[in-house]
Amino acid sequence: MLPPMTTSTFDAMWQALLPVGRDVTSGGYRRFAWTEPDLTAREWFAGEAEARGLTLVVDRNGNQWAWSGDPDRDGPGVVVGSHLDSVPDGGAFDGPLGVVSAFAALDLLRERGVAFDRPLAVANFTDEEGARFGVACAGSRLLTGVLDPDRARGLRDGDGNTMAGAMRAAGQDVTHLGADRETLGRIGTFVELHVEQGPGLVDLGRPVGVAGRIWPHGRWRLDFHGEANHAGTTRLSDRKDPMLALARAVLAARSQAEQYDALATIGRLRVEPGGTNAVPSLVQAWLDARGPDEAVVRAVVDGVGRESGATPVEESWTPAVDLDGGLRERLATLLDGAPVLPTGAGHDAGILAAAGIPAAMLFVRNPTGVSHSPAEHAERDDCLAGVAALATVLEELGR
Ligand code: HGY
Ligand code: MN
Ligand code: MN
Repeated sequence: MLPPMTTSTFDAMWQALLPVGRDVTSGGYRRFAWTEPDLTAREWFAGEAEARGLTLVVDRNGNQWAWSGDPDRDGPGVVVGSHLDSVPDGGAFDGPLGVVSAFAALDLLRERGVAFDRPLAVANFTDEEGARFGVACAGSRLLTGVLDPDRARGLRDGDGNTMAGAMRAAGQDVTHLGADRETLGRIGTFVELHVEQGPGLVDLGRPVGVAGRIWPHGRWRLDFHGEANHAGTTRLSDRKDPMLALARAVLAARSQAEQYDALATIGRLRVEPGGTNAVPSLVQAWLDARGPDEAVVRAVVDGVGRESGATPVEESWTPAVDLDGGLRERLATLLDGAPVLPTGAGHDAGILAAAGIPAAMLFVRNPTGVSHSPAEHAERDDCLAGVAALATVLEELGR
């Protein structure tokens, strides 16, 4: 049981974020990086930092940090947090649960009068989902130097706006994007709490788990060119219809994934000119592929390219990440033998781990097992168990 003060701050934070970027029709969230809802969420973050007397730092890549203590003098510190942006029509929990739980865990420790030797911070990583500009974990990739700043500045959203323009419009200087040793040097350990994106904890009957391995994954663009023409007058034999090749790609994604025991998804399309009564001139599709190892993922992507006749253009790649084994075991033991679960989902914790920062993740049970959809859920009691677990971890690591 958490003290009433912590549960009420948790509830208040949750209620404050609930309406931000929520689509009334679908009930899903559209908090895309640097759009109005994202800026509102970032303001919320700054307000929570201020309310707790934490020092707000926005790094060169737009990630937000709320520090207790001075990481430059007494660091490196312990950082907990996640992200506040969403996929199109995402759930309420993917990202925000980690940020809200981080503030609540800090509140709990303060309420208990726990003193720390190390500085602590809550983090909000910018553009984790890559829903607007295409590259997931853009904030942490820039920070760690795995996303080239020039490429990032030039990434475009569906309306042709560049990331640089969107960041500038939000008041963020973009001249110094990129690897940031100073900020990285402040992070001694990073712990990200996240709603589970599958039914693992439901099956095990446990509210909280610890992440093991993150599958390698990536995103590829497939371009299918054809010739625009009239749907009512163009003989089938005269058509150059790129939609047929797209259909082959969709079926190949499924069969290749089955063959290699991997996952492959085509969930986003752009069709030109996009008329019901016109054969398309261009179809662009985005392939998300993930698997137990890199060779398998590459084989799936090559297979989709071969069967559909397109050349997959890689837009992002994330190698497999084994989150720090020692840290993971330490946390699992600390949390009464919490189960260790592998995941196919990408996270900023994985990007930091790949950059050599000790990183761990806690998962909170999701009764629907669904994520990236409004059906994503976690019961309040499980969320509070997550806060308690995160506080236990912080207390251990912050000493
Ligand atoms: O796409 C992903 O794996 C994520 O949830 N960022
Ligand atoms: Mn996500
Ligand atoms: Mn997430």
